[in-house]
Amino acid sequence: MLERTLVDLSIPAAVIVGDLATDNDAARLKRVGAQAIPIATGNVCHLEASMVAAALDRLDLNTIDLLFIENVGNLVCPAAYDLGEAMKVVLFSVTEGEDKPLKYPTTFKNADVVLLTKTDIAEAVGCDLALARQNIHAVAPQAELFELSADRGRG
Ligand SMILES: Nc1nc2c(ncn2[C@@H]2O[C@H](COP(=O)(O)OP(=O)(O)OP(=O)(O)O)[C@@H](O)[C@H]2O)c(=O)[nH]1
Ligand SMILES: [Mg+2]
Repeated sequence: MLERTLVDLSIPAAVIVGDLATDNDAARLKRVGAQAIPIATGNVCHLEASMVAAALDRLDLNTIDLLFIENVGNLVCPAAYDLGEAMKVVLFSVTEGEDKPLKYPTTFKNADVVLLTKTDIAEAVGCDLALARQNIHAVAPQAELFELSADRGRG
């Protein structure tokens, strides 16, 4: 989704990418022209503000208009940490099961935007999109919801 967004937006942007290990996602985003700084957290399942601060030192902020922070990919740990971001965007893919907003409400309650992603394969994985929408709205009525497919460029 980030890769597609960077290509379609076509404005100077940078991404700080947190994963337990590898710089795979950062390398993927660099290939489409973004500045990308990987943070390998080791055994830690979330990013903390101090890690973001250290990564900021390695970015040329004067040349960008937008900064993304991709937190470690789970719906639990990242919810408890304030990274100083202006907006929280939660990606909820059709492969995860419609009930995830109910099981992991904190992440969704803190979201400004929820992206229901990979909708191109919703039918193949038996995702009930209406139920997914209903569960998102029940837990996160404040969040703006977009349904999209990065693969097809839909939404
Ligand atoms: N069918 C389909 N596949 C997608 C889409 N977006 C991403 N994928 C694929 O899904 C797989 C996992 O990608 P993501 O879920 O985006 O990975 P991620 O969110 O960076 O996951 P982390 O490893 O937790 O950082 C990759 O093979 C992607 O190419 C989409 O819109 N449709
Ligand atoms: Mg990733």
